[in-house]
Amino acid sequence: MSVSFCGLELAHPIINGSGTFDAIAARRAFGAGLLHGFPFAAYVSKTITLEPREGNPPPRLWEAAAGMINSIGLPNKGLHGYLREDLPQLAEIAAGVAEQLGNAPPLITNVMGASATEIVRLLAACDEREEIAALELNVSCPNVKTGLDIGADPRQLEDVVRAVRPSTRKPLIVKLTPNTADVALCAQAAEAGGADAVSLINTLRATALAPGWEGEERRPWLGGGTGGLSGPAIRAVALAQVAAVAQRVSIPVIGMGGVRSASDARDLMDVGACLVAVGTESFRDPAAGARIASELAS
Ligand code: RRO
Repeated sequence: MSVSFCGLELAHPIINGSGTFDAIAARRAFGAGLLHGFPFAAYVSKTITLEPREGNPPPRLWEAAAGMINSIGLPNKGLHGYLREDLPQLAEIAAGVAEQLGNAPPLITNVMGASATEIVRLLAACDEREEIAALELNVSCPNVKTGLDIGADPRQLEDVVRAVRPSTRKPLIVKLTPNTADVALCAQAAEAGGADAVSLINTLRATALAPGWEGEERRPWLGGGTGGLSGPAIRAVALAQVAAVAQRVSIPVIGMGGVRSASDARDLMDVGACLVAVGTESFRDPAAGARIASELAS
């Protein structure tokens, strides 16, 4: 079951999707139980930005048919808050897991910036921390100048990845956006720019209307207006996008999107994913990653 990924040794191929499992809160809730049964072979942080952010006004979640729409809006402590307060706690959790299970889950920090300059600062600061094994760059972020998502345009994506790549020696994973015309072209652009791996899919842009009375103007339910759809509702889209990307790049591909079972994970691996991330299912069952990994093993 062990997997080599960008020079890291993982005990099995199941990891978490960024922003879908808060290991620090899980340790508060489950105590040592979390360490005995840590669900993931590597742990990916929620997206970190340079400055702290409060996130979107509530409501932030909508339960959709076979999934959910989130409009969380990147709440986080900012780079320095994360490095000072969260990273030492995550490293302690990883060391506790190693004591119980024999393997420490490598820590992957997910970052987002609105320009190459911002991303360079994020990557360079993370590069200095030995607790961090790899970096994931979330490119579902509007460019400060054009307003278009950095990851949606292959040429812009290649330029940004090439510009930021030298600022870290750690493996760099580019988390692609599915909200683009040709995700495989974007994956090739990330590879050409110097990415060591790509991960997909992030959530599909979506919205929901609040219930309204006859004659009343209908408004979006989510405080942020629009959000991202995840869960089993997007699994078939994820399978198609992961398959298309795996055929066009030679770097490793991390697949995710609506995985609930070992059979779903297997589908993504059969079309070319070397690791599979579990996201929305962990909200329903925080131990889902461990269950899926052990189902896969048997
Ligand atoms: O924080 C969010 O609202 C969020 C992010 Br950064 C992301 O990459 N994907 C998502 O569904 N939500």
